[in-house]
This record gives sequence, structure tokens and C-alpha cells, in this order.
Amino acid sequence: MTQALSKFIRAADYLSAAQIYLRDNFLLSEPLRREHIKPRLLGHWGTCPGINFTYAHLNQAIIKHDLDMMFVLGPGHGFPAIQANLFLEGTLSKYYKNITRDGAGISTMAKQFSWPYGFPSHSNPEAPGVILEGGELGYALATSYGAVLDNPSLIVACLIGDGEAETGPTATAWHLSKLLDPTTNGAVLPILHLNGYKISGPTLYGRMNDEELKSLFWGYGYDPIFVDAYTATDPHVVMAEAVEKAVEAIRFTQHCAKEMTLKENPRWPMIILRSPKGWHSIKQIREKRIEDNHYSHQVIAEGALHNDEEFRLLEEWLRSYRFEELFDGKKFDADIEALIPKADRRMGDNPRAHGGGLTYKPLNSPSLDGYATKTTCNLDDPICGEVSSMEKIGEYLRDLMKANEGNRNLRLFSPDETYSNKLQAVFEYTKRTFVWPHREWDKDLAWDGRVMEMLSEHSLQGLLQGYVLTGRHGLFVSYEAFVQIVASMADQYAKFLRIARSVPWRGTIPSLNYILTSTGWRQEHNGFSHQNPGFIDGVLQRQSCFTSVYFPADANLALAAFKRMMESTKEINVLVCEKRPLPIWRTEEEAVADVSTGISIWNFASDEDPHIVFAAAGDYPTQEVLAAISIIRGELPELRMRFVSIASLTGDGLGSSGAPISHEKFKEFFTEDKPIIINFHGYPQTMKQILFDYGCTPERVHIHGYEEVGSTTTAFDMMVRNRVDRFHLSMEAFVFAKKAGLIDEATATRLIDSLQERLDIHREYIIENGDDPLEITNWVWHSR
Ligand SMILES: Cc1ncc(C[n+]2csc(CCOP(=O)(O)OP(=O)(O)O)c2C)c(N)n1
Ligand SMILES: [Mg+2]
Repeated sequence: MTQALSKFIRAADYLSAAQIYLRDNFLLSEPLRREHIKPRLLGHWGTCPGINFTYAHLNQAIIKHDLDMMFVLGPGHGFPAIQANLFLEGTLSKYYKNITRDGAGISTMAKQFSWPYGFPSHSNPEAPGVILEGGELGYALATSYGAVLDNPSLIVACLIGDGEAETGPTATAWHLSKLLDPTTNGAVLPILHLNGYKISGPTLYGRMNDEELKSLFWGYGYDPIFVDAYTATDPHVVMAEAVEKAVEAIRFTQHCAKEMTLKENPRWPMIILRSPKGWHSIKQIREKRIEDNHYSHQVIAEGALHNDEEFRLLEEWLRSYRFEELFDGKKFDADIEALIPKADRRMGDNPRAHGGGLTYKPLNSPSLDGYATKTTCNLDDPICGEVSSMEKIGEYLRDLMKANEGNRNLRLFSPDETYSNKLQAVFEYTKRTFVWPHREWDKDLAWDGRVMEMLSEHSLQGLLQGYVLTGRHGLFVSYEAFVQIVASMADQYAKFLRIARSVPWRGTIPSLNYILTSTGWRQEHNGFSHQNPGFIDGVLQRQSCFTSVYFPADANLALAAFKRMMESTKEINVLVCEKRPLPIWRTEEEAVADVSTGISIWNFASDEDPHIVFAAAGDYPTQEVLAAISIIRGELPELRMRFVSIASLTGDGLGSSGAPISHEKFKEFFTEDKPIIINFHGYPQTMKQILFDYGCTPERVHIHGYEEVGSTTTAFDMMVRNRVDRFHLSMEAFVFAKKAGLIDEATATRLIDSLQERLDIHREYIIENGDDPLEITNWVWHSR
């Protein structure tokens, strides 16, 4: 057993090193020469031996127990090891016909690694079995937990770097074990890779003793199994026992949970593997200790091209694997072959990692009929009523969960905000998952709930990524300001998706969907810290056909956008909407049409042949523009206006996902040359970057938006301070009217002064009374 494992690992180690160093003489069939070495040595060696050691042992357990297992690698820079194993197990050849499982295939793989137009240096979506890039460290554990949700037979072996373990996202993700119902989900087997070092120094975990580590991880919900390659007589024996014990412990916990005989909190196994960084490689170069030190992190003997001693050490090291004994030029040694799981059990070819096929099932989504509001406010009906978009989405989501109950493929992820964000209707159907002790007064908790609540945006984002990349549907609902915490994770996901979309064997997966609510405009009570519409910037900057941000102005639009984004695939969607009740402007049919085009003219607030075009994206911004149109119609009836509603923006421009409007279409909405005043939910710059492509000049287009003027004040004052309120918008229209010669200077001054006076009165009023005047809070639309 030990011999087979060490042969397998020797082969994998050699193939990892060959990828980093060799551009020729891949099997070392002749003496190494300088021209055989890559001119630019790009890769990370130190982590590879530990990965190969782990992979081989997992293979052994898979074969023995017929395990359904995936491998998630935290430190994505260990990709040479992943690729070596994909090659050994035959998965690489399955997906890349040019990489045959022979000498020629080894040459192509090694040459193409970290090579221009070849394979990337890090894990990537073009590699089979990969659901995490791992370039930005910290997300492996949460992603793994996402993959095992609702996959009861699955075990995800998750290898976490000890440097990676220092990150905030990893530190919090350990707790996810406490949300994992063992009866309905699979299990994560975390393997903490204690190779002791990161790039240039020791890791904190590496310098903790076993007792300290045990206490820490016990509290997190684990019972660590230690494998110490420094002290073990034969590390293979210890590791094999550890994996065996871990698999048994997982099965035992799952069994007891199903039998309802668990006496205490479920406690999951994890493996803590102490092994030297750069294990089995060059020990020392001059004064530098290489193996078992941070100097092995990247390329060792990096001067080999020019330095004789390093060249000699490199050849000696590569030959030390005696690869020729393991591979005869055509096939691998029988012991190695015996450690390769059967075709449908290979970790690199677990179908769950590739979407489509067995993993993805479209949602059964109810029609909007039962949820949309029938009465609209655009007909001068002062009792039209107000409706909360989030409450409506909550009702719809509740029934969406019900409709997909049998598939168990839809979950809501939220940092402690399901109630606060008004989605409580979902609790009529499901609960919040929580496995550790419940108290009798706890509300809406269950072992098996479809709502994942944890006050860690990082953990939720990681969970969602793991869930979606394995073909299931999810929704992340966050306070708008705090979703910024995961902006970088979302960026990394967008990069992954961008490439994954063009990989032919990656099938359909649902979109990654966000709702941003409790938006800055209604955080007047929480103040400046809670006001930040910046997340959508990064999403829209992706300049691609797969990102959309929806700005529904009412609950009907919100429902239409929500249904659309939940049904979509392979996209990133953000829906920005308020939770407080707001007027309904659009019928269900109009809302569906608006959302499908992403942009529309609202006739009830528009005149023929306008002098000025108003546009709005967002609920409060829309309300203020409509109020401004009312004011202007009262003061200057001869000024003709049009109102354009922007229901969505995409990475490609104005409009709906995959179909941004063209320059020609832009003119149909915004006219050839008339001034445009845009009232935008987010930062004006965000809108500016989109309009630039439509040739809009600052003289023609004025954008109002959040100008980073926030505080604890009244709701209307938030808008006044950022000049997105009806009075500032009206003033701007009068300035344009004067410029266009539609009114004279004196009229413009009179109109603007009177609005300024209303602003002054408003300010005095709120300082005196602490709230907005009723004429503002009770405003209703009147067309004339
Ligand atoms: C979030 C993040 N911060 C910093 C880095 C830069 N970086 C790359 S590798 C590395 C050290 C990783 O150490 P460890 O997780 O122990 O990996 P291993 O020892 O297995 O190579 C760092 C800091 C990164 N990739 N991601
Ligand atoms: Mg390390």
C-alpha cells in the first residue's frame, strides 16, 4: 500500500515540477541542458508535494469506499499539482484531446503550463473538476460547504493553506459546520495544510502546537485528526488511517443524525497535515534553507538558467523522482494505475463541478398573476395604495421554494436580515438552518431550513458560489452598503464565469443573484456608514454580456425583474430595491415589458415632441422625477417633457442583459439632441461610464445621484443633500429651458428662487420638527 502511494506521489511530484521547469526533454531521457529549461520560470512549487500526497490518499479512500468526492483546493497557486493529478487520472485527456495520456501528452501539458496562450498558472475554469480559482485566497472552505448542501452523498475534500487559514473569510467559514444538517446534506472534509509557511515567513497556525489547534478547532465544531509527516515513521500509514477515520466519522455522524440518535452537537472530522513545504526537493542552496522553509514557496533554484550550482541541483532533484521507473514512455506502473478511481469517481471528473446534465434543473416558477398589484398610481388616484417590493418578493420566493420542493435546489442566503429586509413570508414555508443548540424561544430555526443566515457576507458569498457552480439556485440578499464586503469575491466570481461560459464541457448553471435592499436612500436613520451604492460599479464594469443591475421603481417591476433573474442562467444579476411601501406605477404587463427591454417611455408622464428628457433608475429617484414633472407642469405648462424609465443597466450599456440598446435606439428614447436629466440610484460616475459609449456630453446630460453626502437626517433631506430631490431636478429643468430660449432670464430666476425658498423652508421645518413635512411624505401623482 505504502509503496503504491509513494510511487503515485513521486509521479505526481515529478509532473508538477516538470510543468514549472521544462520546455523540452520532458522525460529526462537525455542529460538536462539549459535549453530544456523554460526562459521564464512561473509557478509555485512549495505547496505541490502536500497536495499530491493528499490527492493520492483521497484516491485510495475513494476506491475503497466508492466515495462520491470532489476536491477543492484553496491555494490555487498549487495548480501544477492539480493538473498533474488530472493527467494521471486520465481526466485531462478526456477533456483535452491534444493531451494524450502518454509521453506526448506529458510534453504538451508541461510545455503549456504557465506559457503564453497555454494553461494558466493557477486553478481555473478550463480545468475539469475545478470550482474555485483560488488566486485570491480564503474562499475554499465556504465554497466547499456550498457544494455539499443538498448533495447528501457528496464529500468535498477541501485543502486549505495554513497561510490561507489566516484570512478573515476562512476564519469565519469554519463555523459553517454548525449550519449543516447531516441528514440532508453532504459533508466537507477540511484538510488544513500545515506546511508551516506562506510566501516569506512562517504561518501563525504552523507555530501552534497540537493542543492549541485542537482547542481552536473543537470550538469551531471539529475533531481534528493530526498527521505529522515530521514524526511519523511512515506518513502514509498515518495519513491513510486519518482519511479512513475521517470517512468513518462522517458516515457515523450522518447515520446517527438520520436515526436521531446524535447525543451532542454534530462534530465533524478534519485533518491537520503537518508536512514540510517543498517536501522532497532541494534542501539547501548556499546559505538558504529551501525545503521546509518559505523559500520553497515559488520557484526554487530560480537561477538555474545561469548558475551552474543551481542547474546541477535542479537536475539532481528532478532525477531524484526516477520518473523513468514509473512511466516507461507509454504507460504508468501498475501500482499507479491501481490508485486511479474508476471513471465516474475521479475527483477531477465529478459531474457536479461542471453544471448542466445531472446537476442543473430549471426552476419551476409560478406566474406573477397572484402577486402583482392590480391598481396603479399613474391615473391620479390618490388612494392607489403603496406596496413593499421586498414583501412581494418574499411572498413570491416562498411559493418558488414550495414549487421546487422536490428538487431541493433553491436557497436563500442572508446575513441575519431576512426579517429586516422584509422577506419574512418565506418563514411560512421554511426556516433558518441552525444545527447547534436551540432554545425554546428561538424563532424560525430548524436543522433543515432553506434559509442560510450567518453574519458573514464572506461565508454567504462562498456558500452561494459553491451552490450555484454545482448547478443549484440561490439568492443573496444584503443591505446595499455591506455587500461591498464581498465586492472582491464577486469580481473573482465574474472572472471565473467569464471563462467558464466559453468552456464547452461546462454545462448550464443558474445565475448568481443578489438583492440589495435597505438602500442608502432609506438609511437616513442609520447614517453615513449605511449609505453606499458602490457594489454595482464593479458589476457593471465587467464590460460583458452577462451582468445586469435591475432598478425596479415599484413592486410590480421588482417582481418581474426577480422572476427574470431567477430564471436566467450563467449571469450575475443584482436587483436593487427598497423594502418600504412605495406607489405602484406599472401594471403587471407593463412591468414585464419594461424589464424585458430594460428601458421604456412612461406615457402618463410624457408629452409629444419633448423639450427635455427626464430619466430615472431606481425607486426613490423615479418618484422624485415624477414629482418634479408635476411641479414643472404646474409652473411652466408649456415646457414639454418625456420620462424614460431605466429598469436595468448591463455591463454592455443601457437596456436588458444580452440586448443593450444601440445608438440608434438611444435616440428613440432620448431624442436626437434634447437635454437629458437623469436621476440615478447610485453614484453619478457609475451612470457616466455607461453613457460615455452613447456619445453623451456633459453639456447635454446632467446626472444626479448619490454624491457621498450622507448623515442621520430625514428621508427627503437625504435626497435634498444629494440633489436628487424634486426641487433640484425642477431647477435644473428651468436652467435648461432658459438655455434653450424657452423662458427668459427673469422667469427662470423667479422659478428657481421660489424652489430655493421651498428648500430653505424644508430645512427649517425638519430642524424644528425632526421629520419631513406631510406634503412630502404624503405626495401623490397628479398628471396636471
Ligand atoms: C487574499 C490574498 N492575499 C494575498 C495573496 C498573496 N499570496 C499568494 S500565496 C500566499 C501565501 C499562501 O500561503 P499558504 O496558504 O500557506 O499556501 P502554501 O503554503 O500552501 O503555498 C500569499 C500571501 C493572495 N493570493 N490572496
Ligand atoms: Mg503554507
